[in-house]
Amino acid sequence: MGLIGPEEMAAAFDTLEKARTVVIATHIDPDGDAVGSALGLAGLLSKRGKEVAVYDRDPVPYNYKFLPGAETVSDRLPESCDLLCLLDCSSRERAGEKLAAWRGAAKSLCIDHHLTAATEADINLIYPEASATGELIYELALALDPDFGADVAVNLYTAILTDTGSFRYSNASPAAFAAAGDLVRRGVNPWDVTQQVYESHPLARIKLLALVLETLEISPSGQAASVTVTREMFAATGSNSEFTDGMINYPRSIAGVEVAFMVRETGDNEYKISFRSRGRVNVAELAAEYGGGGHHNAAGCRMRGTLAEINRRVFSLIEERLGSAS
Ligand SMILES: [Mn+2]
Repeated sequence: MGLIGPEEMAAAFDTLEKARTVVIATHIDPDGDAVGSALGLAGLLSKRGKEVAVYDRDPVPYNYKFLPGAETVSDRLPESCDLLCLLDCSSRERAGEKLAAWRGAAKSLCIDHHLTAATEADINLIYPEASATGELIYELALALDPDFGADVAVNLYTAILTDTGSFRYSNASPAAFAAAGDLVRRGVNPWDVTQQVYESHPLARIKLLALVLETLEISPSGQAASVTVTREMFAATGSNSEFTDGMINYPRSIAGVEVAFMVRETGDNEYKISFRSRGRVNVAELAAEYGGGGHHNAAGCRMRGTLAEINRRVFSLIEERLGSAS
């Protein structure tokens, strides 16, 4: 009894069973759910004798390099394969231009839990109720190989752990806890995973955090707050965008703040905006207005303009939404 209905499960199972060569791809700037889901599925399929390649445009972030199979993730695509599995995103664009342009797969299967998901693939398993894509792969795992072991388990546990904010967010459902419990029973050591994911930061990250917190701005209402990351800060601390993971939680953690956002400089007058909501505002809708997407409480998009313009624009967007949401 899971989220994936019997017909969808049968279709996915059949498609996976028939494929001999599989490419598993996930979104750019991969997070714990992206990497954990991809490697979890890769582990299951390799054991069933498939030839599997895991594709990501970007390298595995330092705190997920401990995951079994992480060294196999690459930005190379084979000429062709029987099946492309797109995980934790639903459009090939989210996986980067190279994958979007690639026509090597005979068939495609998408597994995702984003609210704003598209249905571009031949088979789409899209369940926004799922805490993480990892929870959906867990359901598949029970069907594909009920005795799957600790290597797959640690990947799926990390996927669910990170997407639920360590089981603190509203998506920490009974199913997420149940899956995690079963994964621990299969050999996952929660403290080991915690240390790898949350307590193995390079010193540069903490130096960057100090600079980022200096940029904290809060709206007159006290309900919106922002932090900014510039390329200059990366250069000054010897860090890069993967070091910013989780920093947006600081402005949201302020009492009274409903929506927080982080503006990260990606190029000349080019910025990536990440949003976090406490729940009153659906930030996936907000991000979608600018061509982005995500979940009710966590979303992102890209914008062009000067930093000051973007800050003003986003603050007023949020204040507007807060006005209509209250
Ligand atoms: Mn996810």
